[in-house]
Amino acid sequence: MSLNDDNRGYLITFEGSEGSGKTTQVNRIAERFEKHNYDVLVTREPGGTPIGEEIRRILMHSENGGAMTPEAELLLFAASRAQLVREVIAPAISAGKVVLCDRFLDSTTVYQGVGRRIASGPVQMINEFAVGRVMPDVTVIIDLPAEVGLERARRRAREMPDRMEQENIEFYRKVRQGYLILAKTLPGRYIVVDGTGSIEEVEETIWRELKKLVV
Ligand code: T5A
Repeated sequence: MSLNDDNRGYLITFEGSEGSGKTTQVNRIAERFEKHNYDVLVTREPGGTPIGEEIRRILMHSENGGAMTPEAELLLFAASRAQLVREVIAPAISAGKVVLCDRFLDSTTVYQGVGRRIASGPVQMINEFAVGRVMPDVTVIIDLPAEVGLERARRRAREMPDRMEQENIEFYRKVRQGYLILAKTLPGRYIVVDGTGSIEEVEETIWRELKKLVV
């Protein structure tokens, strides 16, 4: 079965809290699609364009990051996304590519909306303004306990945790719950996958689900 019968490509987004395995799985799933002769484009948020990568640096590594307000943070994530959609994602979809994006607008709904407690009205409006008509065809949520993901992310060889990795555990628990509630209230677009298995097991589950929809 195919989601689209025209020659348009797909946008498949990967979501979940820190260390849930999104980047690992995006790369593995890209290889799976390539083996099926799809033209694949992998990108990420925040970032994915020269402007977006500059915004990413401010969001994650600015020495003044401690003073960033939730509202400014929301708008910076949205700015990176607005650029990525118009410069990279929309042209790739029009060219028939499978676009795999490591995080997208659901990250804003959950991290800024649920985590930072910004009201859902402005979050939704800014999300819609940033993406225009480009919405994911499928979103894979990799679910696992916040403690496990954080431990994985922190164990990784890194000089310093970035600004977003310095929240307390309650914040990441809220993020996890936020994703699960999103998948429950807006079914259809989401595939929720248990992220506690091995890398290979999680990959197999995601691929099995995606294959039903797009291959
Ligand atoms: N953010 C982002 C917002 O607040 N709002 C927004 O709108 C957007 C877009 C982005 C930060 O910005 C926030 C969310 C984030 O805090 P990032 O560096 O892109 O920052 O952070 P993450 O997306 O969280 O990236 P991580 O690298 O921390 O997590 P991933 O990508 O989920 O995990 P991955 O694949 O890098 O794996 C982490 C480690 O775990 C191992 C891997 O080998 C790696 O060492 N691993 C496993 N180990 C055991 N079993 C498995 N199944 C494993 N899968 C992976």
